Amino acid sequence: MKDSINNNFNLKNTINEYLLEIINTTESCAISLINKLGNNDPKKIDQIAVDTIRSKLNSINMNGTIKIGEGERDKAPMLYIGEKVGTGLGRNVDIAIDPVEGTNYVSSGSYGGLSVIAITEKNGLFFGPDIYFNKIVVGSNVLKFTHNKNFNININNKIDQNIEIISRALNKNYNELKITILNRKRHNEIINELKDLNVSINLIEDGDLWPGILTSIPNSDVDAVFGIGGLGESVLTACGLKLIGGIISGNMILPSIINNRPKNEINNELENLKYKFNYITSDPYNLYHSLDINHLVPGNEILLSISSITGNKFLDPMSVTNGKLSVMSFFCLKNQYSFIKNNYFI
Ligand code: VTB
Repeated sequence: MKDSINNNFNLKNTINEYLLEIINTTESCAISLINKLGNNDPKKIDQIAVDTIRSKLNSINMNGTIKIGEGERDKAPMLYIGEKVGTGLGRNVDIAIDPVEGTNYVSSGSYGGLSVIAITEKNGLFFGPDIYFNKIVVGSNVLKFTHNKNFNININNKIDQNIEIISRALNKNYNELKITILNRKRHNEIINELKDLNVSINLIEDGDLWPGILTSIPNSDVDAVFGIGGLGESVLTACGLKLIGGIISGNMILPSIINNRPKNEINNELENLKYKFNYITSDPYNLYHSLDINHLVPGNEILLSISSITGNKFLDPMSVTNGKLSVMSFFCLKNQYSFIKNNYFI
């Protein structure tokens, strides 16, 4: 019986038919935090967000597997990598989530907090560990230029090579280029190199997922994103850019290396990962080959929803007027993106 129900759902649902449910899930997550903005309790915020997203996902007719989540099973009680979500009826789908991107922004009540989900067909997302990713991200105009001219944006290029390609592609001088990068000590060297090239640098405290998507949004003031952030955030950025055009190139890096841990800790971390992800090599400084957007998101059917919690330049923060709560979201389907604002009565 269950099989025939499953087959019916399989025939009915394309990934795009999940759009409203996915937007509703990120919006519900945002709404569940309305009384917690600025509460100075990031743990509580994450916990409420994870609870809300999980219960919403579990009400959707799908057979979902979390591919990018809150971490590996032994470290995350819920929404861990490999966790099954959905009613179990309907399509097999892969899911990437960042219930709250920019938890610190939400807990301090400042601009930048978002709730993010992408879904794809089964095996449409990279099965990767919860580690760092050193990347370069550029938008659709650079992609078009590199198609035509055979220039190759690549993390293994020298920085000035990548900057030269971006400058030609966008027809901008170096001093007109705007590069976003997380404000972290580990980026001192690359920030100095970028300064020497005279490009303009926008240092951000958290959340380099959204700026990655902005590389493909006109007048966003983000020409590229450089630097080391979470691999999961990059997979979510890649979902958006695979839909609307863009390039990501990057290498996975162990947290123990980023945190300057002793050799034995680095080796332990590597052994643990090799056991779970058999493609990882025995060289802690070269875990795998470089990954591009099609490695991060091999799927072709993709949906992405990003709902505003505390907002940003393009997304109004949640607001309450006369018992009506407004939430603004950004979503991407193949070749298009859009912004919407929904009202909820509370
Ligand atoms: C990035 C950023 C996230 O973590 O992934 C960053 O996009 C990387 O981790 O918003 P570190 O904070 O350890 O540098 C966040 O800032 C928070 O998840």
